[in-house]
Amino acid sequence: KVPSGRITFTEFHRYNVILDYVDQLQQSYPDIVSVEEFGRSTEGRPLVLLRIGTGNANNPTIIMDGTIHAREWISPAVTSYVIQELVENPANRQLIEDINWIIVPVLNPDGYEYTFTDQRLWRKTRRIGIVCNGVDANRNFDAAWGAPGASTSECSETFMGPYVFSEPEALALAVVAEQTANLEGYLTMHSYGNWLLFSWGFTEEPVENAAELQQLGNAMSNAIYAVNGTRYTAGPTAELLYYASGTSQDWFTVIGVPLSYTVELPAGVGTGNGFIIQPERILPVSQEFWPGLVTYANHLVQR
Ligand code: ING
Ligand code: ZN
Repeated sequence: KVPSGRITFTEFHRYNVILDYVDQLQQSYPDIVSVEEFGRSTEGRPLVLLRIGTGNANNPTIIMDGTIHAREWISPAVTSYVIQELVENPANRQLIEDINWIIVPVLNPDGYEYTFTDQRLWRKTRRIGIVCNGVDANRNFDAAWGAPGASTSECSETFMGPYVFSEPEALALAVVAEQTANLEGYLTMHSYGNWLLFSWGFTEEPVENAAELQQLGNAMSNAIYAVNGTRYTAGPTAELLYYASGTSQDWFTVIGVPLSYTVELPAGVGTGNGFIIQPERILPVSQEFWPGLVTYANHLVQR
C-alpha cells in the first residue's frame, strides 16, 4: 500500500492541503474511504465530507465536523488527526467496522481561508452583509433560532443570520444529517476551554437523556485526563457556559440524535490569545483527545 500520510501535524494547513490529503486517502483506501462534495460555501468553495467505514449499512453513524468557526485552528488539525487514525492505523479497524463515520474537516472554508489571508481572528462565515460581513454558523441552525443566546446584529460575532439556515454551510450539513440512517452521534469540534458540552444551549431545562450524556462525558474526560493530565469538564452548555441558540449541537439533539456534543479543545498558552495555539500543541492535544473519542464510540456501539 502506498503510504498516504501526506499531512503533517507540526503545522496548520490551508484548506487546499487538507483537501489534497483526503483525496489521497480516498485513492489509497478506496474500500473504506469515500470523499464527497456535499455543497458549496458562500464564496463557492466545495464543502467536503469523508465517509469512513467498511460498509455495513446497518451500523450506527457518527457525524463529526471541524472548523464551523474559522479562527479555531486546532479544530481542523485534530479532526485531520482523527481521520488519519481511523483510516491509516490498522489498530483502529474495529471502530470502522462497527461505525459509519461522516467527517467534515472544515465546515466553514471561506472563514478559515480568511483567517490566513486577512484576519487571523475571524470567526463567522463570509456572507456579505449591509454593514458587516459574516454569520455565526453555530447560531444559524433550526433549534430555538433567534432565542436569547444569539444576536440580531450583523456586526456581532454571534450574528444568527438573516433567516434560519441562511448559511449554505449549516444547511448542507443539516441535509446530510437528514439523509443519514441510524444517526446516533454528533461531535462538533471547537476551541477553546476544555469542555465537553451537551444540550441544551438555549435553556437550562435538562435534556431528556442528561444523565447518560453527563456520565459518558465524564468517562470521556477521564480517558483524556489519563494521557497527559489535561482536564476537560462535561456538562450542559447553558448551565456551564452561557446561553446559545441556533447551535448545531442543539439541532442534532432536536432531530433525535441521542449523543450530540460540542468539544471545546484546549487554548493556546502564552500567545496572548487562546485561539492562537502553537503548532507544537497539535500532536499532544490530538493524542490525548483520541481515547476520549474511543470511549465515545464504544459507548455508542454498546448502548
Ligand atoms: N464556543 C461555542 C460557541 O458557539 C457553544 C460554545 C457550543 C455554545 C455549542 C453552545 C453550543 O459559542 C466557541 N468557542 O465557539
Ligand atoms: Zn467555536
